[in-house]
Amino acid sequence: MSQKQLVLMDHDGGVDDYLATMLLMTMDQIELLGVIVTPADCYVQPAVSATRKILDLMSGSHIPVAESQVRGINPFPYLYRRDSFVVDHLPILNQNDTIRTPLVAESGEDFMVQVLREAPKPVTLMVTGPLTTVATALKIAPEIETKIAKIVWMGGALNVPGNVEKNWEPGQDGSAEWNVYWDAISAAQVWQTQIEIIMCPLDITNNVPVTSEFVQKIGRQRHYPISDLAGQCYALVIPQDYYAWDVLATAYLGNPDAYQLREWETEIITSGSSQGRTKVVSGGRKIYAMDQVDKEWFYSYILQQWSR
Ligand SMILES: [Ca+2]
Repeated sequence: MSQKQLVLMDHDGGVDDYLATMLLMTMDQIELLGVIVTPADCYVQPAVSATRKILDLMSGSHIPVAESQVRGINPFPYLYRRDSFVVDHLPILNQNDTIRTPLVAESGEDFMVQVLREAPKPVTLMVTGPLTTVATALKIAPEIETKIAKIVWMGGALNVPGNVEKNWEPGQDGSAEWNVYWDAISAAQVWQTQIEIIMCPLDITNNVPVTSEFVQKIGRQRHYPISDLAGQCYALVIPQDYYAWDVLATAYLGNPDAYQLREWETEIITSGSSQGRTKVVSGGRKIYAMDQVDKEWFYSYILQQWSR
């Protein structure tokens, strides 16, 4: 049996989801069993297409990609989602006429069930979008719960404000993080399982902004094609207030010792003005949150991985 950590990725097609996928592909200790695209922070067709092209570029064309058919409750702003079209059209991803990375015929949720059933040992789910596909797969086949080693998840905001802004989403109090807000009901369903959850909440991602200086550093690596693609993706989001959300969460898989975790008792608020909040509540569901990371280490780690 492979000594490598088995990982199934479930991302939602945002700019940092592609970067997280690229980072995962550079980790020698990981065996990536597939990538599922949940249709949240994207338009799903270009997101699936871009994901397959990225795997082609990173010598990952043996890794299947599946399109999740789940639907959320509160759509992501279209200004974020349209980045999926831009990334899919970047020249560096369009140097070949055909895509080699296979698109699986079944839905992402069915694919998740199948991969977990067939895995020779428990699999880590690396989730950088909403938990809807995971919750749906667990509904289809509850027995797969024992095949999930843990869920490493970018999501939630514990002791800091959320990022669902009041002026974009009237009636909300600003406490929710988008991956929860898209479908808080599914997040709450995953909270009801016994699966170990390691969250990468806004509390820690607020420490790793994507700065102009950092993006220019990527360029000066002059390493093609990977750092070039990473730099182009980050350049696209420079006008926004952007953080290395999904990338920080994913870097954990290769370097758990670089992070300090902290246990919290939490609940997911599923309705009302705090819908999508991950609230710290005594007696709530125990989760681990990434609490501390050496910021300078993180930036140099991703620069190094993308220059390989
Ligand atoms: Ca994401």
